[in-house]
Amino acid sequence: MPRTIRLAAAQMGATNRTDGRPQTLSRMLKLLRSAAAQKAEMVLYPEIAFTTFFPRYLIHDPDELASYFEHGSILTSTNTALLFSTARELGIDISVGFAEAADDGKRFNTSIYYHANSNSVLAKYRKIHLPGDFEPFADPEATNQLEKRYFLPGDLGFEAFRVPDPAGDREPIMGMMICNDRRWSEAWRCLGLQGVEVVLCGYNTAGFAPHLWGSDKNADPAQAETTALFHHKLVMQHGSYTNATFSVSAARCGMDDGKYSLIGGSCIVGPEGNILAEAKSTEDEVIVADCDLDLCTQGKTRTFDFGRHRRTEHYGRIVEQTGVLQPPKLDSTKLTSGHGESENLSKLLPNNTVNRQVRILLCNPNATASMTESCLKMILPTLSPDVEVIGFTAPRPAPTAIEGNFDNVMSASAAARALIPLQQRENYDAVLVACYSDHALIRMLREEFEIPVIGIMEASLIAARTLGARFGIVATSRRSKIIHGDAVRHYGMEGFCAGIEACDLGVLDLERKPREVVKSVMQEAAKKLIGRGAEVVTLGCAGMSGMKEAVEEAVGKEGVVVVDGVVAGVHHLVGLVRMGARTAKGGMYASSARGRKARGQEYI
Ligand code: CDT
Repeated sequence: MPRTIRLAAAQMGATNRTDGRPQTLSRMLKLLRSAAAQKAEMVLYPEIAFTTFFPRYLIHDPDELASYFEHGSILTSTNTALLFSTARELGIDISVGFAEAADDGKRFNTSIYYHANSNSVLAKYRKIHLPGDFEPFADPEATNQLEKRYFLPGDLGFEAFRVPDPAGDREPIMGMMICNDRRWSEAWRCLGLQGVEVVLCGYNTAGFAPHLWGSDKNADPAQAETTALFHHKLVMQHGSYTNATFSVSAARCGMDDGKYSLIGGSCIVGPEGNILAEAKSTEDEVIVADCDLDLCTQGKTRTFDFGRHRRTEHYGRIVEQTGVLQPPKLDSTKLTSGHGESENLSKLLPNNTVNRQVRILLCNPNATASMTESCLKMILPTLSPDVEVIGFTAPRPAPTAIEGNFDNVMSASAAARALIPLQQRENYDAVLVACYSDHALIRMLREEFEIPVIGIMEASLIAARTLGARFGIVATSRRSKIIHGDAVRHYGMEGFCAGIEACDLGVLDLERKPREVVKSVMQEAAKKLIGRGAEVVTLGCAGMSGMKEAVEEAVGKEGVVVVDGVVAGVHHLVGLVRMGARTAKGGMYASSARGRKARGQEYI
């Protein structure tokens, strides 16, 4: 008996922000009836099918945000129940993507497999590879992809499942992935290793979105869409072929809000990587194909017979390493052995010490994203390939500059609330607080996290104390001079401080005033410090990152060293991470989270 199953994809065209749910649901029902009329046994809908693709918007209104999510049981909720009851009547299974507000308060980008015969959810998948960013792009014209903001990475793994076949014994093995997952060979292989025969993948893929794709803003939109479509089919065909499986993909496509283009290209692919059916439009459309599951056997028992051919002893990197670790540069790492042969230094070191990827979160506690970017630009050339620095800008109500105590506390609170869930998701190795002060966030995070946390001021002073006997600080405003003086005393360094000189500039003046003006006042301040005996000068504001050379120009000849706090901080933390150091929890930095929980105050 051939194990043939008729599968369908329900592609959905433009769905705008203003479209009502009943309107979108009625389109889904029409597609369902069309698939059933064509005798499909299962129909796949796109990712986040019941609403527009909202992660492209920065949504501040909690009610609007909640309206895009499905709450409670998807099978019985008023917004979605009709789809499932109709599928049950028509005897057709459904796989559909939606934004899930789970009962425990967590939010995921989810898809389920609904089995009509048993009226039950057979399997649930939560999207694992969340593309895009937490923060929107600075450019207001850019298309955003804020999935990292709105969802947690899926926690259910890539689990294949059998679909019961009351009429026979076909029992296909299926697996789900969502959109960006399809670009990751790891996702396919996890399903392939469970003998998957049908991979289901709903998607929303931007056509022309140069910021997202990291491509040229002036690229031809039509060409950009062709490339995006090419990549979509490439990964569906490649994943199907290399795992000897059928795949079904369903697009949400067209031009949302008359502005955001999404590619079509929904397709059903066979286990040889051949396209069996493909959507012709970028509108609502059903495609159908008969899939003989036994055709998977050829690939699964020959070229991709995993049990016979895979060499897992050489695949360790795939699970041990996340980011890229290039081979060390040849010039700097060649050692000459006694026999005149060169060896590669990294190979002489035990694994997982020098070579482990270190991920440092650079947290700018003010809400000025351009300042975060300047800090990242500054640090980038100093990083080895095994260190990654990820920028974070505090969300509002953090102020755009931190110039006093009110700003300090407001920014610490806003940043901490966003950072705690971020760290739970991303598990960074250390945090650098990029505000030149004894910022409240530093001690908050030391309490809440176990990883090392330091601010750029403290890191600068430690470096300055290492490099010279007396240091001086170039401050922004006269007020910051007082604040820095207090912080120097707090750090117990006043005995080594030759002075603090203010430039009479506000934090944002550092960006807004002409560079030559800023440079000259900073140089003058540095010279005064040297006159007072400073051997090392530190730059007293994250916004001064990038002015190191300019200050060195003025004072470097006199043997004076200039320390940039961002660079000092990142490398200080990398050292601590390499040492395996953790924040001491027995005293001052014990977390008070448990106490808050006991009091029923888990409101952060
Ligand atoms: N929805 C989704 O995952 N879209 C992504 C866009 C990536 S943005 C660079 C995709 O991979 O198609």
